[in-house]
Parts: sequence; structure tokens; C-alpha cells
Amino acid sequence: MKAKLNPNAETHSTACILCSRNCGITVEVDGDKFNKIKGDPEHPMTAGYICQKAARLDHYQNHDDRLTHPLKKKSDGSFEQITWDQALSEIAEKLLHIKRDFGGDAFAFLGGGGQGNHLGGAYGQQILRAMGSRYRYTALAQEKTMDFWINGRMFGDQRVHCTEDVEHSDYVLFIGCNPFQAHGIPNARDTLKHIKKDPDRTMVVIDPRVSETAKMADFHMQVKPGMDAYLMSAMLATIVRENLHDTEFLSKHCTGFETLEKELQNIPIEDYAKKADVPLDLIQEVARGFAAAERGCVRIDLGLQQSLYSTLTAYLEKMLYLVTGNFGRPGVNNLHTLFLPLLTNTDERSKELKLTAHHKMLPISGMYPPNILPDEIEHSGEDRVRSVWVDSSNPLMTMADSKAYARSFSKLDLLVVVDVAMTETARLADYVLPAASQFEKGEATGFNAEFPENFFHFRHGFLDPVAESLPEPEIYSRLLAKMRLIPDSFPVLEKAAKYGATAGYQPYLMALMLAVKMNKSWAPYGASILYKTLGKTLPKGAESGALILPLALDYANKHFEAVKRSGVQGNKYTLGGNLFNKIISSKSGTIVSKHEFEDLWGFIKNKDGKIHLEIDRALEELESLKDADDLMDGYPFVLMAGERRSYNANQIFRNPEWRKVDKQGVLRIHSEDASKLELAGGDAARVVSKNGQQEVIVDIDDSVRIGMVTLPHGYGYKYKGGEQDGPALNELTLGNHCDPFTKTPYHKYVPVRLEKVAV
Ligand SMILES: Nc1nc2c(c(=O)[nH]1)N[C@H]1C(S)=C(S)[C@@H](COP(=O)(O)OP(=O)(O)OC[C@H]3O[C@@H](n4cnc5c(=O)[nH]c(N)nc54)[C@H](O)[C@@H]3O)O[C@H]1N2
Ligand SMILES: Nc1nc2c(c(=O)[nH]1)N[C@H]1C(S)=C(S)[C@@H](COP(=O)(O)OP(=O)(O)OC[C@H]3O[C@@H](n4cnc5c(=O)[nH]c(N)nc54)[C@H](O)[C@@H]3O)O[C@H]1N2
Ligand code: SF4
Ligand SMILES: [Mo]
Repeated sequence: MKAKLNPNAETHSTACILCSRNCGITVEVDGDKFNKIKGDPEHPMTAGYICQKAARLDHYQNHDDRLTHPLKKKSDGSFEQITWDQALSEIAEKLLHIKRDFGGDAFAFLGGGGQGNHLGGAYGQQILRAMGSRYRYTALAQEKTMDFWINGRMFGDQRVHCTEDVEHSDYVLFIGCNPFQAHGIPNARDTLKHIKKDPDRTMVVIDPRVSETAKMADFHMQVKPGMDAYLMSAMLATIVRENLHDTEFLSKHCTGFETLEKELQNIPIEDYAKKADVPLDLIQEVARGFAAAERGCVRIDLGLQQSLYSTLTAYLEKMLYLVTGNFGRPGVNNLHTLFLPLLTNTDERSKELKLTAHHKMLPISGMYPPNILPDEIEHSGEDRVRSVWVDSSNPLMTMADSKAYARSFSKLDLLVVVDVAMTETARLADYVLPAASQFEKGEATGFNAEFPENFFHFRHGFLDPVAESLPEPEIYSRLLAKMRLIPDSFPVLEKAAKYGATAGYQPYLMALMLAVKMNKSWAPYGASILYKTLGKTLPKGAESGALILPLALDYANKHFEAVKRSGVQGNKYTLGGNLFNKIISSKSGTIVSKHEFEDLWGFIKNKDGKIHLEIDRALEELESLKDADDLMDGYPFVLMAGERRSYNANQIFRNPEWRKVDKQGVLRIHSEDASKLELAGGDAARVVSKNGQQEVIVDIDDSVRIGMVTLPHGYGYKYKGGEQDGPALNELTLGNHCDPFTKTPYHKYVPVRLEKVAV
């Protein structure tokens, strides 16, 4: 018999945590080292698919910036190791003081989950309740709140959200997204290849760069950066004027089309085509093709969301599929369920909503935009933000205007960072708390947005937390106890939890409800109570899954038939508990619901059951396009500050060695522009914006439009506090260079000039 190569190796099912797809993977570990990573064929959606980045995940698990102990900043600026008990006792007292002296709104929470971890964040939200603060700042509110706001107006609730069935579509519009590199759609590269190969399916890409996706497309509209609103309204105007819209769909399912139609009739199509710098006949050909398609669908991403007129383009992309009736069928755009409720609904009419102190902003979907946080901290009034809690985010690198972040954070009374790594933000903190990695605890994401079948993947931790690091549920539960908001233990409930699964969780749930009834002040901390009681009965590495029980009960209640169709048995008392058991025991993820297309109409929350197309703010913005200003301020180049490439992945990896190519994070520039500036490939150049400068290495690349340059996202940090790894993009960006309404950044449209650096 041949000897096994790795006698100690074990293989575990989990997921890649580098982008919102969270592909299922199997990891072979030897000790704590990741030997081999493969796509997991058992995953219900990705079925074995992965991209090149997943193979590098050992660089997330094992590196020299991993945090191992709680740290406290000393007066000389260095850190000392302290115990958990000391860290959490001191933080608890400070928080209670801040709350007592200045009120809960002196506290803000930022982060709560990256690409792979939203369960820890759900436990973290309890601290907002503990403080009585409403300030939840998230990365989503620097990219997607325009979409949530439009959804709220259109479908009656900001949690109602659309997805796109690209796999079954015969005419796809990719606008401002590059799925070949950034994914965002199921098994992106396979899906793109299938469309490209099939002569009956059409792929259109709207992008100022000949992106990897554009190279595979049937039509590419190389739009001028930031001018999509002109292009999309010209397409819609063409559809309406040529009577290609779906009148039957519009009258059956929508209200308010007439107002939009009037606006579209008045659009100067030829002028708008020129503004967008796309040939008129190409716009017309695509508009006609899309309107005639059996199954047309639209997929968008940051190319629209982090550029000009983003509230309007969020509206127009929806108009493209609604006006043509490409909604509520296979292969088109659809609504979907969310198992883990990432979003909430903010009712703008609510009298209870307070505005932020400085920018006077309302939240959208319960979230505030990171672009305004430095101003809210530096605000001169008594109602300023004085304490920030950062979890699973590195705002000093990732949010607009790093200088403003560093400056404002230095003025805080208390900054706490919870992370797996010593980040640039952590270095500024008063306390740094080490989290267990996503392979050392139970975790899950809320990015499950499929329809008609939706899935959920609860991943079990398979390694012990490194050194003294702890999973977030443990950190937050201990902190709440230190704040004297919940007890250290719940002996009665612990006992009740032991009978959990056998009796369909009913005795446990009854005991839980009774306990909260008798101790009303515990009610906001249900997550921690579940964790500390039910969590103890779950397998090792799955304790944080306790919070999934109420989610499963709620989901089964809302989608009873669909959950049963997915293969879970039970009646109205037991289905939720059985769904929970299935989720906890399916280590590769599981289908949680199978809907029928008809069900989707029930997801709409408007009282009349219809989709409302008349949205004042969007229509005003459409009107204002006619005399819009240029935002270039005399700078000659538009910098796309944050391109997705083959070896960047947000700020998740810190060791630069993870990159196989593009180690410098080069500046892509068209050869014509380069030759005017006498720049050659490999030269050093300075990129200068209104806010700062960065030295970069030039790469001549004719895929970018003339007048545009691109730099990658996910560089610029300092591994082990050493040399800067490539361009730090947010040294160039400004907080107020953003959408005036949602305050989402214009990262795809940063005005810059270039200077050759003499050697
Ligand atoms: N490799 C890799 N993949 C990732 C990530 C990563 O860091 N690396 N990050 C993940 C995250 S957090 C996100 S949000 C997604 C983002 O995913 P995407 O939005 O798909 O990725 P980007 O490269 O940021 O931008 C998409 C495209 O927008 C184009 N664009 C720029 N300006 C304009 C414009 O004015 N109009 C139009 N129409 N297009 C424009 C760019 O040329 C680019 O091809 O990617 C995820 N996937
Ligand atoms: N200029 C510019 N800026 C951008 C972008 C751009 O294109 N251009 N893209 C933006 C986009 S779309 C996004 S989504 C944001 C992302 O920016 P962030 O929200 O800051 O998220 P990540 O970069 O994913 O960083 C996540 C942090 O989480 C930590 N982490 C990983 N696992 C865990 C865990 O289990 N627990 C805890 N507590 N921490 C963990 C990592 O060490 C890292 O420090 O960046 C934005 N910033
Ligand atoms: S980076 Fe995204 S697409 Fe690539 S393997 Fe990971 S989750 Fe899948
Ligand atoms: Mo993102």
C-alpha cells in the first residue's frame, strides 16, 4: 500500500470569503496550514466553481499581522497586551460614561461584516442597542443605498430587492460591472462563456474600459465615464418613442408610467448619445434588441453606483427591465428573499427619525454612509460622535478620504477595533480586540439573493481560534455582561436548551419567551442569550449558529410552502426548527426555499400590490441632466479609483505575497495619453487629486478610454507596519465628492492630473 502523502491532513467544507459569491470550497488542512483548496461540488449554488483567488486563502488564515491578544494603547502610542477581562471591563465603563454624559448618539458602529462574515456583525449590532444609538455606518452605505432607497419608493419597502437571472437570460446588459473579474453573478466565468458561445444569446457591456467582460460581449458601448445616465435615458427614450415598451405589463403591474413617458418623450436622444460618446445607431440597436428579447436582464454594479447621478441610474436600470416587461419570469430580473436580514426598512415619513448632527442625514435601510462620518465626529456641536466601534472594516484604507478619517479618529474619546488583523485603523485604536478568523468559528453571509430557489450556507469553524482570539458572539456577549445588561450565564435557559432539537425547540422557545417577559431589559440582547444557551448545545465550531434559529422560524413562517418545497418537513410549529436543523447540519450549504414565479408579486409591499414608477427625486434628476455641470474642476483625467483585478480582494489579505501578478497595482493609461505625457510602461508617475497624491507605476493599456486612468482597489496598506503596498487610493478621494443625496462616493470619477516622476 502506498503511504498517504499527508497522514495528518483533514478536509473541511467551508466557503471562500473574498467576494459576495462565497463559493463553496473544501480545504485540506495540515495543522493550521491550508494545503489544498478546491471547489466544493456539494455546494448548492456554486457546485465546485471557484476562481484563482480562493487558492490563496492561507494568506488570510496565517500571516504576521494576525491579532493574538487584546491590546491597549499606552500614552506613548505603543500597545500593551492585556487580558480580555481588563479590556472588556475598561471598555464597558467608558461606554457607560459616554452614554451617561452625552447620550447614545455620541456612539457610532462602523462595519459589521465584509464579504464572508455577517453573523458576527449581527451579534455586534447589540451594542448599538446597548448604547441607545442609531448610528450604524456600513460599507453597503458607500455603494448600494441609492438602490435600496429607490426600491423603497418603487416596491414599498427598502428590503425588497432585485436580482438578475443572468444564467437563463438571452439578452444581458452588463452596465458598470465586470463579472469576469469581480464576479457578483453565479459562477461568473462559466456563465459568461456559455452566453458567449451561444449564438442565440446576446451580451452587451456598457463600460468605459474594454474590460475582460467587454471582450466577450457581442456589443460594447464604451461610454464616457460618468455619463451612463445620458446613455440609459437615450435607450429608454428610443424604446418609448418606437413603442417598444410592454404596455400590458405596465398597465397590469405598474403605476405612474405616464409621467416617466412624458419625460422620455422630451429627451434629446442625439445630444445625449453625444454626451455619452456612444454612436446613436449602436444605442438604438441595443435598445431595440433588448426590448424585443424574450428574456432580457440587467446586471449593474459599482461602475454606476460609485459614479455620477447614481440615484438616477439606480432608477433607470430598473426602468430598462420594467418598461420592457422583463420582470417576474425565468431569465429576467426578479425579486428575491433574504434569509439573513442584512437590510432594514427606513420609513422616511416616520416622526421618530432624527437627522445626523452635521450633515442632517436620514439613514437608508437603517444605514449611514461612511463618507460623512469624519464630519460627524469633527462637528462643533455637543451632539457630535465621540466614540466609534469598528468591526470587520478598515475604514482608514477603504472609506473616502483617509486623511479625514485619521484626523477625526484621533479626536475620539474612544475607538475600539475588532479585527483578525492589525490594520491601519487598528493602529489608531484605544483598544484592539482580536477576532477568531472565519475558519475558526461559525460564520455565514447574508449575500444570498437568488430566486426562485434561494440557499443559505452556515459554515462550521474547523480550526481552534488562534492564541487568545475569540469569535464575535463571545466578545459581544461578554461585553454586554460587563455593561451589566445581561447576566454572565442563564442556567434555566441552558437546561431548557438541552431539550431543544428533540421537541422542535418548543420548550426552549417557551422558556426563552418567559425569561424575556420576566426580564424585559434583556429583550434587545436575544442574540447573546441564544448564543449563551442554545449555542452551548451546538457542535464545536458552530456555537454562533444559535442566532439562526429565530431567522429560520421567521423564514419558515413567511415562506412556508417554499421552505417545504425545498425538502424540509414539518407543520407550522415545527417547520422552522427543522429548517434550522437542516442548515446547521449541511456543512456545504443548503437550499432553504423553492418559490414559484407567481409568489414574487406577493413580495411587493405597496398597498395596491403594484410597482410605483413615479419617483419624484429620480424624475427631477432626469430633468436636471439637461443642464448638468462638469465636475472635473480643470483636471484632465478621470481616475477610476478602485478597479477589480485578478489579484485584489478588498483589504482581506494583508501579506502582499498573496498576489501572483500586478504586485505594484499599476496605473492603466491609454497609449495616446501616455505618449502626450511622455510616459512609457514601467515609468513612475504621480497621480495628483484635489486631496493628495500617490506615486504609481505606469502600464500602457489601450483597454482604457482616452482621458481615463485606472488604479486597483485593495492596495496601499502597510503589512507589519512596513512599506506601503501599492497605491493608497483613499489618500486621493474626498468625502464630499459624492452623491448629494445618498452620500455614496464618486470613486469611479475622481478628477486627477498626472506628473512624470524624474528618476
Ligand atoms: N477581484 C476582485 N473581485 C471583487 C472585489 C475585489 O476587491 N477584487 N471586490 C468585491 C466588491 S466589495 C464589490 S462591491 C464588487 C464590485 O464589482 P464591479 O463593480 O463589477 O467591479 P469594478 O471593477 O469596481 O467596476 C466595474 C466596472 O465599472 C467600470 N466603470 C468605471 N467607470 C464607469 C462608468 O462611468 N460607467 C460605466 N458604465 N462603467 C464604469 C469599470 O471599468 C469596471 O470594468 O467586486 C467584488 N469582487
Ligand atoms: N477608493 C475606493 N475605495 C473603496 C472601494 C473602491 O472601489 N475604491 N471599494 C469599496 C467597497 S465596494 C467596499 S465593499 C469596501 C470594503 O471595505 P471594508 O468594509 O473596510 O472591508 P474589507 O476591505 O473587506 O476589510 C475587512 C476587514 O475585516 C477584517 N476581517 C476579516 N475577517 C474578519 C472576521 O471574521 N472578523 C472581524 N472582526 N474582522 C475580519 C479584515 O482583516 C479587514 O481588516 O471598500 C470600499 N472602498
Ligand atoms: S473570490 Fe469570489 S468568485 Fe472567486 S472563489 Fe472566492 S467567492 Fe468565488
Ligand atoms: Mo463592495
